[in-house]
Amino acid sequence: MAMLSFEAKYRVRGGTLVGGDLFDFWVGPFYVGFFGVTTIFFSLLGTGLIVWGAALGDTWNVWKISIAPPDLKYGLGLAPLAEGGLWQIITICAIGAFVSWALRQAEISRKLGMGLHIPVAFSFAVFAYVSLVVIRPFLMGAWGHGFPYGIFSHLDWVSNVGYQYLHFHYNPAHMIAVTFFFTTTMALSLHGALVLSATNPPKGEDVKTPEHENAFFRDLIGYSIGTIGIHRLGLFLALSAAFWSAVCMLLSGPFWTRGWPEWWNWWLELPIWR
Ligand code: UQ1
Repeated sequence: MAMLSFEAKYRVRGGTLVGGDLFDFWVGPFYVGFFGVTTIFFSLLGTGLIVWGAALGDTWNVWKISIAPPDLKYGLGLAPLAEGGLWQIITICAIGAFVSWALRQAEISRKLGMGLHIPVAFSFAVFAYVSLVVIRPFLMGAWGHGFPYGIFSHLDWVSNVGYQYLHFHYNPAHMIAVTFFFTTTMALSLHGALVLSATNPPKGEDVKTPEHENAFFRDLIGYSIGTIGIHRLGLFLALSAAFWSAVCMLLSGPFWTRGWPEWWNWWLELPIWR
């Protein structure tokens, strides 16, 4: 089916989550919807507030612009705009935009009669962000535990928080997250290489089939996970990376305040060594 006739078939009303057919239309190639409007609203407001925060700062060097969260003394209260209040409203705008984006993905999926895999997957990334700027600061009793919005400053924050726990690579959830990140890149590189090797032959040669793909891995390691299976595995690996990243940060502070190397003392303290 040509793209134009496909679009004519599917560009019809319905599938919205709220607002009926109020914003149920397209602008050029883009579906709008209620959550398209809220995405634009939160994005423009949040970006404007970032520019305002930059104007209050002492540099326009894009690498060094930074909008800091409130001082710890403000706890879980509201801070004056120039002392972290902007950070607080920008955080609300960011979450508003991310959640709107996920719900717009859900509406488009419903319109097309597809699964909700994309909004569910995107939500894992949103959860990782929210765990850093809402859940962890809330559990630690101050918004000041969130990270600053700046290119260099957020890198400094990551480095400083890491050293606060002496050696972050001893955080067991961090180990699991890193392992999932690396395994994700391995799975995607195997998959990309395999599909290109089969479907992009030299001029004049036949395109190969999934039979060839399966045979390659059966010859190599005695097992092929299959064409749908590799995508299920890839999604699982990537979502697990985001999930365990969030877990490793939520453990650090709310549930473990000492150095991470010390956590492993449970091993030395096992009664089997006595
Ligand atoms: C695989 O088995 C497979 O099925 C044919 C793919 O589909 C195209 C793949 O992309 C890859 C990478 C594999 C191999 C993966 C494992 C876990 C055996």
